[in-house]
Parts: sequence; C-alpha cells; structure tokens
Amino acid sequence: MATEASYDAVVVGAGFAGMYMLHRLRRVGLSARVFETGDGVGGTWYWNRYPGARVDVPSLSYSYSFSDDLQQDWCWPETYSSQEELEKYANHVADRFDLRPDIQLGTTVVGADYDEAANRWTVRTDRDDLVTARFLITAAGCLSATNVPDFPGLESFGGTWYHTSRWPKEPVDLSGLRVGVIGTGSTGIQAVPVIAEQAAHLYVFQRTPNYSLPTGNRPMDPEVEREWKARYDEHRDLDRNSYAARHVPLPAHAALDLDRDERDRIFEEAWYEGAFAMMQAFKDLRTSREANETAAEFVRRKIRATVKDPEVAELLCPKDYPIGTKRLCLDSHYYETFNRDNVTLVDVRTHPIEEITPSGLRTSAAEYQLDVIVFATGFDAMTGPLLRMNITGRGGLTLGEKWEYGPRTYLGLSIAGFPNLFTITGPGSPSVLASMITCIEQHVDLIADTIVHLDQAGLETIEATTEAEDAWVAHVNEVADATLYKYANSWYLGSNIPGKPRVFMPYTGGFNVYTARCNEVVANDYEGFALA
Ligand code: NA7
Repeated sequence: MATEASYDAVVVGAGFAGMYMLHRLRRVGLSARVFETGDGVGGTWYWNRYPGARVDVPSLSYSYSFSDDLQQDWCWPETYSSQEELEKYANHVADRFDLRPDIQLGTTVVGADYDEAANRWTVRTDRDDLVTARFLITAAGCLSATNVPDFPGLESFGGTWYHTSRWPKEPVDLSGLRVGVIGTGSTGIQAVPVIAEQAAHLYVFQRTPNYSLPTGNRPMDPEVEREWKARYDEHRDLDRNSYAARHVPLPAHAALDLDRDERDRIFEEAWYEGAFAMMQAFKDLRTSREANETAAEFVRRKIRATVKDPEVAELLCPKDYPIGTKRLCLDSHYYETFNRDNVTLVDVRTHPIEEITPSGLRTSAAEYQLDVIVFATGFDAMTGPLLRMNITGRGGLTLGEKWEYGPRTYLGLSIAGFPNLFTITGPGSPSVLASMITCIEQHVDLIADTIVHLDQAGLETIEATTEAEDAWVAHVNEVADATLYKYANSWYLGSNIPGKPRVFMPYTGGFNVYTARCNEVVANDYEGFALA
C-alpha cells in the first residue's frame, strides 16, 4: 500500500550509507523513511552479484566502526570479502540494529520537490508513495546508475544479455555458451576469469586496457584478526587520519632515487604482497609522471611475461595513461586467462562495436556469434544516481538545470538552492578515492550532528551559500589539476558517458584534509552555510 506520511527525514538508498544514516537519525530521536530500489539491503553489495565480485579494500578496514560490539563480533573469512560476504554483513547490520521497519524495499524515488512555503521536501516514488520530510538525504551510492551503451540493435538480440550490476539472484549457467564480455574495468577484469571457466567460448571486447594487480586476497589469518580486534580503535584512528581513509604508510624512498634492479626488487615484493601495495612501494608514484612510468612499465613487463601470445599481451598493455589514474583494478588470474584456448581478446578501440545483431555483435572488422552478452560497461558515476531522482530545489530549479555544466556542491554534501538536502558521498566529496565506509561514517556523523545543532539552535534550514559552493568547486578542480588524474579518461571525469560534462568529481585533496576542513567549518559556526 502506498505511504502518505510525513517524517523528519527521507533517506534514499539502503546501502551502507543509508543504513547508518537511519541508525544515527533514530539515535537522535528523529523519524525517517528509507526508500530502496533493490529487494534487499546492501546497495553496491546487493546489486553487484556478477561472478567474481569482490571488494578492493581489506575488510577489517572496509566495515563499520560505529559499534565496537559489531566490529568485535563479526568475523571476515577472507581478507578482501566477496559480494556474498558483504551482502551477508549488510543483512546482519539491518537485523542487529532493527533497521528493517523503516526501510521500504523495491521502491524507487522518482521525484523530490522543495516546498519553500513549508520548508519541506515532498518525495514521490514509483509505488505512488507521497511523503513529506524536513530533510532529504541521498545515500544512493556513487556507482549505482548503470550504463548500457546505446548500441543499435540491442532489442533485436536473440540471446540473453546482462549488465554486471543487475546480475540475477538465481544462478546463471553459462556452460556450453558463447559469451561476450564488453568492458575491461574493475568489473570485467574480476568477471572474465570466472566466466572463462564456464563458457564454451569467451570473447572479451576491450576498448581501453587497464592496469590490474593481483588481488592479494587470502583466508583471514586468525593472528592478524586478533591483533586488529585488540587495537581496533587505533587502526580506525589511523584510517580516519589518512589520505584515502585507509592507513598505509608510504616509504621514505622515491622510485627515481634507486637503480632499476633495486626498484624492481621492491616492486616484485609488492606485487606478491598483492592489492595496491605496488602503488605504495615508493612515495612518488602518484605525484611524478616519471616515477609513475617505472611502475607502469613493471606491470607491462608482468603482462608480457604472463600472456603467451605476444600480440595479445601487447593489446593488454596500457600505454597511454599513467598507472592509478583510471581506477586501478585487482584481479585473480586475469592475464593468465588469455592463455586459455576458449578465450579471445577483441580490440574494439581499433574496430569499435557497430551494432548488436540478432545472433551476436558486429564490430567494424568482424561479426561475433554470441549466446550471452555481458555488459561490464560501468556506471553514470556520481551524478547519475542524483540526477535520475528528479530533484527540484528553490524557485523550481531542477538539479539537472543546476548541474548542466557539471556538478556543483559544497563539500560534496550540500547544494546551494537545495535547502535541507544532504548528499552523502556526493560529487566533491573524497568518496570513491577513499575507503568508502569510513568516508560514509564521517559524512553521516556530520549530517546527524548538524541536524541536532539546527534543532538546538531553533533553526529550520541549512543550505550551502553560492560563494562557498563556488570556492569548493574551484578548490576541487585546483587540487585535481595538480595530480596525474588529468592524464586519463575515466569515470572520475565523466568521460565514459557520451555528452556528460567533463568535471573531475571526487575530491583528490585527501580524506584527512577533507575531514579537517569539515571540522573547521563546524567550529566556525557552519562557515559557508546559510542557517535560518
Ligand atoms: P568501468 O571502470 O567504468 O569500466 C567500464 C568498461 O566498459 C571500460 O573498459 C570501458 O571502456 C568499457 N566501455 C564502456 N562503454 C563502452 C563502449 N561503448 N564500447 C566498448 N567498451 C565500453 O566500470 P566497472 O563496472 O568495471 O567499474 C566501476 C567501478 O566499480 C570501479 O572503478 C571500482 O571503483 C568499482 P573505456 O575504459 O571507457 O574505454
């Protein structure tokens, strides 16, 4: 039955952000309704159930810190958790904190309008719910609006097609089938080795080769777990005070200070340690293009040593952007997979996909017969989930109009002209460049404390000023410009979506710097916000 009610807050999304937001709102005595499109909680970890899906931050760190009992009780079986394990954790949290009564699943927000006379948001859903709330809090994720490229002929395809982020819950049996995977980002790179084991033949359609490092996932070492749990607070503090919300000490030495043999010995150790250790092997890999090239070349040599066919190896080698400037991928035997007889790499940069046909797809060079097409083609990142909600602020200004030339926020959390709207991990927040749950907790705590402050001060609304927003946008651009990120076309910039304005969206200045700025803003009486 459709809901018609009013709440203190409407929260959009029941992933890790939405669930914690609900918990915090309740703790300060506020009523909230959470709308979630999925039929279950977990957000990213509900949706991304494609074969091989796994997180790329260690689970002891990529987990909630707000409840010591929770972090002490929960046991992660592996160091980098699979989707299944993260979904299980999300469900445990929903039950443990009794969140479900305020979460409405299977419901998508389709409109939210700010009523200036009443100072309230009116929120509409695809289930005809019509609710009002003083605060609208988006927790819709950065990578949730799927991107299926507009290839002609998709509707004519006689086989089955999936987007990786909308993979069915029921098992998909690919055995004996000809499968095409389009896309070689983090998702494609995780899925390809698993699909190759099932499919009769797998075609991997690659537009841009990516750098991928071995995942480093291992069964949890009980000794490591004991040590973390004994000193969890210290570990969390280190994470909160670090650049990427995940503490990893950088060595004192620079790549260019060492000779090649010595440098390679250190890269080799880091390669076997796994995950992003390689990028932390030297202090200058993310700042100096020349130093970065030593790491990039090391990875290319690994690819050439692994992939037997030299032409395939060369095609898999990224050469035209620095390592780490598109999201770096982690894999389990991705490059080895191209040594299998049933796997073919297809270069769709030289010969783009022209159309999907009833029996497969056609590039400008050849036709491929396929039973299944897997779109590992990513997302309309960061702005997509917010724009698809149809939000209208003061004076009838839509978010789409406001962001015509790219997203504008203050601290990634607030938008001038949209009072009492908070955007958890919005564009301009460190979000995807930080360990996500740590970042989410910081945002949620700040939002909850801000609402308490408004109530204690007898105020009704809070809204970023245009000046503060302009200054933040300029700052986000300025720091991004000083990094190597500008040398790659990536979803950080919006360049994966045709026609999307190119604006570097996440804040590259560091999670620790960002947090310090937020604390300063609060200490200076919510500097940059108009409170009324
Ligand atoms: P990504 O990283 O955006 O990767 C999408 C892939 O799909 C990438 O290789 C794209 O090539 C490719 N793509 C997109 N459109 C096309 C068309 N039209 N033709 C051919 N190939 C195409 O998404 P993922 O899901 O892998 O990962 C998203 C994030 O999730 C990841 O970064 C982690 O943070 C977790 P391109 O590189 O644009 O040339």
